Amino acid sequence: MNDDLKFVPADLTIAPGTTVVWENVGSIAHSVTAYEDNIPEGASYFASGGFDAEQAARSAYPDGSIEGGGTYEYTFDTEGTFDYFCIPHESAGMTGTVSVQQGGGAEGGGGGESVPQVPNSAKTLGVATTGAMVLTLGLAYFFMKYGGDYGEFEE
Ligand SMILES: [Cu+2]
Repeated sequence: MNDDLKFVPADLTIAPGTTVVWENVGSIAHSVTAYEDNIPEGASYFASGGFDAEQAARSAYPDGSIEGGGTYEYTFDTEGTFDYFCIPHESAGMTGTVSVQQGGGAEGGGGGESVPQVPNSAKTLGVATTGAMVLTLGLAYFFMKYGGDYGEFEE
């Protein structure tokens, strides 16, 4: 959440059981408030401040606001689409969507931060693979060089 009155990213796809942390990186206070009618059936309601209903959250604001530097987190267990908004900036279009689905999150919906993690892990895998190949070649060389000697002793 930033001072441009936006959730970034506004649309997020995650796997069930993922905890989303909203951080206010600006100085203007926001809220994370679910649209009661736009969450999957059977899913529990969520809103910063811990309200269990949309109207309660709206009425209580600024209770439940997230100040600059503050965070709010929620773990999504139910599959489906969750629409939410920021109470003071809803009319400015400050809304977001979290889609919870099996296999979600593979594309790193976490924004810029998760993008470098893919090359990093790929690099680590490459190093490990190279190491394994060197080891294999080393063993092959060892057996080629010394394996024959044993053979000679046997003959
Ligand atoms: Cu806001």
